Amino acid sequence: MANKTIKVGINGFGRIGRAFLKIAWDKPEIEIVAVNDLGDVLNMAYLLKHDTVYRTWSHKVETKGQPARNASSIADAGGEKSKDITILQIDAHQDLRDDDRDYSNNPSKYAHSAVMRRAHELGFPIVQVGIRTFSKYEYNFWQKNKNIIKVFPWTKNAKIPAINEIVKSIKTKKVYLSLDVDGIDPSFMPGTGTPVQGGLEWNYTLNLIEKLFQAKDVIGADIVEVSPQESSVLTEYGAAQLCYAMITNKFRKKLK
Ligand SMILES: [Mn+2]
Repeated sequence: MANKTIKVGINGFGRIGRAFLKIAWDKPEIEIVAVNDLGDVLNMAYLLKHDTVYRTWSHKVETKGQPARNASSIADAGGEKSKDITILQIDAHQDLRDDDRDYSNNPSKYAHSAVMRRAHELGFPIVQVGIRTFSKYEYNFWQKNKNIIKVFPWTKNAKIPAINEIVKSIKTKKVYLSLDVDGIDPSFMPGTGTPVQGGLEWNYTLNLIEKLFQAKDVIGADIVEVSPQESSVLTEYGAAQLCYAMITNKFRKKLK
């Protein structure tokens, strides 16, 4: 019987999808034609190589071309150079580590705590709001790059800035808004992985979103770090309201 090739597309590159790819890899009768997943290509490659259950895969894993969705695609979405798009980051954390070696056994440059470092390398000006915990690496890095990373700390003795002050600190017309829900005070958004007390107040956040969308051309946004609690839907509902606020403020003029 002639060798039949079966063409297969993998939908979802979770543990099952990855396990299937690994099995199929050494079977000549199966040809993987596509992997459909919303994840970052570099992160997918990393998970393929290192898996907490299946351990390290012995095959060489490489990525080619631009990942479909990462900080550089922000610039693509805006049709601009990265230096012309400011990332406004609402967050308790700077996420400016070079990698996560201080708390992970498999350090990755694409860890969530390193995302703004990568964005900085791509040339995006960054404005950080709500920051109240730093690693010394992040703090030192920020101090060296104060000209392009503007920080509004939310620490015990910091003065809460007027919203206009934040908007004025953004020097570009185009803005990408990245909202980590732990930037907001955990009394409003308790369901998150690394809560830190003393964040942005709820209505302050809504007003900041409104002013930002009025004053700037917001070309994209994300809401991250929702980690639902069994006992309360507060955080999911809050995240949905933030999403609603972004969409309605963006399209306010068209809605009239
Ligand atoms: Mn955070």
